[in-house]
Amino acid sequence: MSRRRFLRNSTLSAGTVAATSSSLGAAQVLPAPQVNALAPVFVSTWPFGKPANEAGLAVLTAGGLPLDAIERGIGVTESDPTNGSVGLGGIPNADGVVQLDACIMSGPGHQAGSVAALEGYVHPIAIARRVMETTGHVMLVGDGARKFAQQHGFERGPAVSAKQKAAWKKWRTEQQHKARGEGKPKNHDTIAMILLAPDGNLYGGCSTSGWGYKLAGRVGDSPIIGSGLYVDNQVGAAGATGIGENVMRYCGSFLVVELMRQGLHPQEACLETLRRIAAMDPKGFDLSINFIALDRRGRFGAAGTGQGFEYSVTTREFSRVLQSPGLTSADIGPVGGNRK
Ligand code: SD4
Repeated sequence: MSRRRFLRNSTLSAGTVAATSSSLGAAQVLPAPQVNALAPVFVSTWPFGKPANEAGLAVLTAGGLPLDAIERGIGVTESDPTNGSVGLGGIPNADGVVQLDACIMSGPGHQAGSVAALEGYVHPIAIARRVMETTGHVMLVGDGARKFAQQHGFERGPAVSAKQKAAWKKWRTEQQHKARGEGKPKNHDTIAMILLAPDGNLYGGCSTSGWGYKLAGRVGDSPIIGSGLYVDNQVGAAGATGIGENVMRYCGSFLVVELMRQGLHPQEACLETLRRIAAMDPKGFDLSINFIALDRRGRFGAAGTGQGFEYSVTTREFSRVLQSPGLTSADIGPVGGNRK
C-alpha cells in the first residue's frame, strides 16, 4: 500500500494521535496511537473502511443502535460495485460463483451470528445479524443460509458482476494447466469493523467474498468467530484481513484480544500475534495477514506482515486512513527466534 496515502482526508484534531504529517520520516509508521474517552471509535480494515466508518458514525449520530452502525457501515462496502472483494462486486470462486462470508458480534451478552458460502445476496452482514438475533444458532452456511435469507426477504444480488465474470473467464483460461486452488489468492481485501460505542460496549462485523477463485465451498477466517473477528466486552475487539487460512489456524483475532487482556496495547497485541503465528508457522512471516484491534479504553492499533496495511479510524473528532507497522523475517524477535 502506498505510504503517500498515509494522511488521506485527515480531519484530525491536534494532539489526538501522536504522529503528524511532519513526523512522517523514514520509519513512516505511527507510534501506537492513543485515543482516550473519545467513544464512539470505529476501526476498520483498508482505506475503504473510512467511508464505512463514517456511515456507521452517522447512524449513531442519528440515534441508531451500535449494531445498526456496524450493519450500515459494512453495508456501504457491500453495496459498492467497485469493491472487488466484498458484497455486490465480490470476486467469484473457481466455478465463477460469488460465495460470501460474514459475521457480527455484540459485546453485551457475547452474541454472535454468521453466514458462510452464501450465494445470491448483497448484504451478508445483515443476514448474519438476523441469524444472531432471531435463531438459537451462530452460523448458517451454503444453501441453508440462502434459504434463511430468502425467508427473511433480504436484498438479492447478481451471482457475479459482469466485470468479475469477464475477469474470471480470463483467469479460467489461464488456469487450464494448473490444479484448482493453487497459487496466491487473487484480489483479497475484506472489511472488518470494530466499534467502541458511546455506552462503553464493544461490537464488530466482518464481510468478504474471500479468496478470489477459491474452491467452491471454501470458507475463510472472516465468518469464523475468533478468527476473522472477536469481541470480548470486558477487554476489546479485533478483526483480520488477508489469507484466511493463515489466520484461522491460529484463532488470530481471539489471540489479539487475549493479548490485550494480558495488558498489551492493541497495537502491540497485533504485533505480538503476528510474532506468535510466525514463530509456529513454516512460512514464518510470509503469511499476508493483518489485524486491527481496539480496547475498552478506546485505544487502537493494527499490524500486518510484510509492509503492513492501511486501516481506517473514525471518531467524532477525526476520520483517517493510517498505515500499520509491518513485520518481516528481519523482525523475528524473542518469540520468533524460537522457531525451529
Ligand atoms: C479470506 N480473510 O477469505 C479473507 C480474505 C481477506 O484480504 O481478508 N482478504 O481469507
